[in-house]
Amino acid sequence: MDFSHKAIEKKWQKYWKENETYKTTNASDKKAYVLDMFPYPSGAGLHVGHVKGYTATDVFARFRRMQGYDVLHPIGWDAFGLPAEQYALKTGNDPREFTLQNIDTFRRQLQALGFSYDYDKEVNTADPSFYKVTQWIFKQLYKQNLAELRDVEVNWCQELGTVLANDEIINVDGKMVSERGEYPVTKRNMRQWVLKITQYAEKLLAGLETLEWNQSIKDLQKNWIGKSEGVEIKFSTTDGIEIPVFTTRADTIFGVSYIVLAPEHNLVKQITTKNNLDKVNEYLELTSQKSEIDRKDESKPKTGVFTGAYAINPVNNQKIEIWIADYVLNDYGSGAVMAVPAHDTRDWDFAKKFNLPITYVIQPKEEGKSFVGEGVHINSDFLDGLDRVAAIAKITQWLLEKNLGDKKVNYKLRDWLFSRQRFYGEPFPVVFTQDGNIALVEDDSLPITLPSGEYIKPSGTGESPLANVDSWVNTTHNGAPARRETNTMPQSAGSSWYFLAYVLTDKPNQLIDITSEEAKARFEKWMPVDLYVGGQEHAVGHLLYSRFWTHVLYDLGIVPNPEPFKNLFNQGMILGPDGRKMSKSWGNVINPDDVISSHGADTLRLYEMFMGPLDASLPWSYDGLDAALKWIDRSFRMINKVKFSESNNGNLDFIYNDVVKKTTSMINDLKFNTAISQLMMFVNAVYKEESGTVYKPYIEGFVKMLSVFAPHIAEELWAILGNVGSVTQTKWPTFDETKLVKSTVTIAFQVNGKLRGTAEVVKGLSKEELLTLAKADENVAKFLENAQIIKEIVVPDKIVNIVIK
Ligand code: ANZ
Repeated sequence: MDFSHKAIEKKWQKYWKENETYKTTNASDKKAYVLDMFPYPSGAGLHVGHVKGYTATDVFARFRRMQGYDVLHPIGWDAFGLPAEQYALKTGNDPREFTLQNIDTFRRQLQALGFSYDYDKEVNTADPSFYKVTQWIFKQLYKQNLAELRDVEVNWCQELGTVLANDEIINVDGKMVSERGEYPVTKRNMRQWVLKITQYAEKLLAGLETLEWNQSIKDLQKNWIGKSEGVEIKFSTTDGIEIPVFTTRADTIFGVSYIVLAPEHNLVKQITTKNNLDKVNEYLELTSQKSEIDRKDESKPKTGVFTGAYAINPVNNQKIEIWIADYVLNDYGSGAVMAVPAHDTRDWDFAKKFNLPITYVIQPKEEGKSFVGEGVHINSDFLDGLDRVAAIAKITQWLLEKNLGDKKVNYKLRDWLFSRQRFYGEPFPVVFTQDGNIALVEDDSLPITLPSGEYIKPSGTGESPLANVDSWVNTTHNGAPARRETNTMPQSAGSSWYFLAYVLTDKPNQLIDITSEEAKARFEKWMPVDLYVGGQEHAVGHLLYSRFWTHVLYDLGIVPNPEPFKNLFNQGMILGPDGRKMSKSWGNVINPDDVISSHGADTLRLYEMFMGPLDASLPWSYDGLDAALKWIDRSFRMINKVKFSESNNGNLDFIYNDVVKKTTSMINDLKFNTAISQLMMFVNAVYKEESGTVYKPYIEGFVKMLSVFAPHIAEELWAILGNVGSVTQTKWPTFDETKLVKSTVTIAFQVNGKLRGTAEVVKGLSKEELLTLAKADENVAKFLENAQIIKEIVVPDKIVNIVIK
């Protein structure tokens, strides 16, 4: 190797720091906000998977800077979170100190990779100056009636002392247990803060249309929001108790066989007859042990129980049974369904199992199973002969007129459960007065900070550990005694607005007032984010929550755009060398520190950008890494070997201009692997150049392009070429379109030696190509028709002569 990557990297990192090379500028009317999904600073340090996304944004940010844009390219820390709290519990440390140590490690690693972040813009969600604003935003949500305390059914784990999300629960022997530790989990009603994201469902759907995201991510969000239009039909029991059911298939109402209530439905107790009470209670006990994921699993056998009660079908006055079954969910629609087994597979399975009647009301293609296709209505009185669309319109009209139903739109999207019974999160800016009322803490008393000391042990009562800290909990409001809210906010609170915090930050964790005129002007300049890169796992949660908060802040006049992220890209994963997801348990984790030490940061960056398309998930390969280093070395040697000239002999005109043109458009489209192969082609051409002398501006252009991928070595080469200052602050190379046109020649087409046509073509076409062109010539073709070709003579760049009989 001809250079020491360690010395070069250190030298230029120091230079960039001292010269504030990557400070955010405000000099251009063009801007690019290039954003990474900020990391959770775990104890494990940076992962090579982070490096992939972070290098991609770094390449793009450097590219835009050289194109004359003002670039905002910041980094920060998603610093609250359960792992730090758990670690602190185990070791008796303060999670805050532990997190700060981790952050130092992450920052050191990012700097060692030469990322062009403006570190003055660093933010930390767990810093009081940051969560002061998180608390302020919560207050706005509350004032807009978008936050409320609600009794919600949660998954409670006594052993862990906390509520668990659905995906933190597994099923062992038919019982819900925590994924971590396999402790029992039970359903429990708890009073929790809920953010009413469902009120923004329409805006979040419509906003998707304005975004330049990949269609598959838009679809994921759309399905998650899950808009469903139908009718809520009023069925009644024989005792006159009304049971509304939500259906998207009101047209199948003549085929209703029975009604099903969700086990948690509030009418269950009221309508169950004495004789059936024991059985029903037994069933309720059984299903309370099932997780929502299990209940939605259509492959599981259906279970249920008869209530003893009956309902009347309003269209034909038929008496039908009312059942309870856990395939119906209580928190969707009205928590009750009209079951049409002939045309719904879940209802079919249920009806078959419990011997309930089945009547086709759409002509099926095949009997003996539920028919879910399109067809003509039968057995449906005034709907007979109609197709689905016409029948839905007619029955809906009929139900509306008779006041038996209302049109209804439902969303799969649930309101956002916003309370955590944890210590290490943002405290709510809320107190409860002695008469039990909720009061918001005044803005000038924010932030409400976490108490210092060893307060992180679970309270044991299901409340947050903060509930045990009397000195913190007991406070005053307007001079009267009050208690603080002891729950804290979830980790997704801080990440729902951190991209706005960077804009407000000039020195780490010093934010200007989000409501100020200056803030407004900055948001005008920088928002929305032009490129957001991160993992696909955040496609619904984080992206939906941050879109929701931004929409609310837009409605409040704080930000100028409702949508925060104009363009989004999900990078693929880096798998272990064995093709499996990297994990400690497989022993296939690659540590970036080791690679930087053995191969250098430039090699790691170049390798990760060259290994394949950015969105592909590919296994790590040491051979690939070695090859990247070899190529960097080859480029380094090239510059030390060739002679430069200020005058252009023209030999590299085509290749250089072609490479600049293609590299520019490829980087613009985030096609970094192909952009790098363009640079490789240029290096090959220089090595092949026989005169041994290369036009200096071409070499300089190459170094500029190289600098976005391998900034340290590019700086070094730039200096070797005799330049002063940083290559990253030069202008991106341009190309000369006139050099891309290869000169043309006129070819004569002859038949039996006589001129029958000509064509203007680029120089150097092959014999086959010329012959094809000649035969395609209208005039030549006329002579060839019905003739036998005896000989074909082609002189490249000159003549085609076809001899016929
Ligand atoms: C009668 C019917 C007949 C239905 C038919 C479907 C097909 P989406 O599109 O997801 O909104 N449903 C309603 N509420 C439910 C709940 N809480 N739990 C489980 N299922 C529920 O689906 C709406 C359909 O899902 C509704 O239309 C209802 O079944 C069922 F041939 O009503 B349907």
